[in-house]
Amino acid sequence: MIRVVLLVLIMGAVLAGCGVLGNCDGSYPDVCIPKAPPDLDCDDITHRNFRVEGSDPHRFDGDADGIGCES
Ligand SMILES: [Ca+2]
Repeated sequence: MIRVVLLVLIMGAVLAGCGVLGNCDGSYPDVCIPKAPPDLDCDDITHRNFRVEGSDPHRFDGDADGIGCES
């Protein structure tokens, strides 16, 4: 029984880390960036050169090539 509880806790932590749970915006599947609002700029986050898909609510990918906050 205790093993089942531990497994559930571990799976929850893994899912949270992947951004499946929590407040991570799905437009940025490789990183966990909070959903807008507030609208964030690249200066507000530490991530660079990450994948951008879909609506890009923070407009990190200004040139629309699918890569956000290019450096
Ligand atoms: Ca770009």
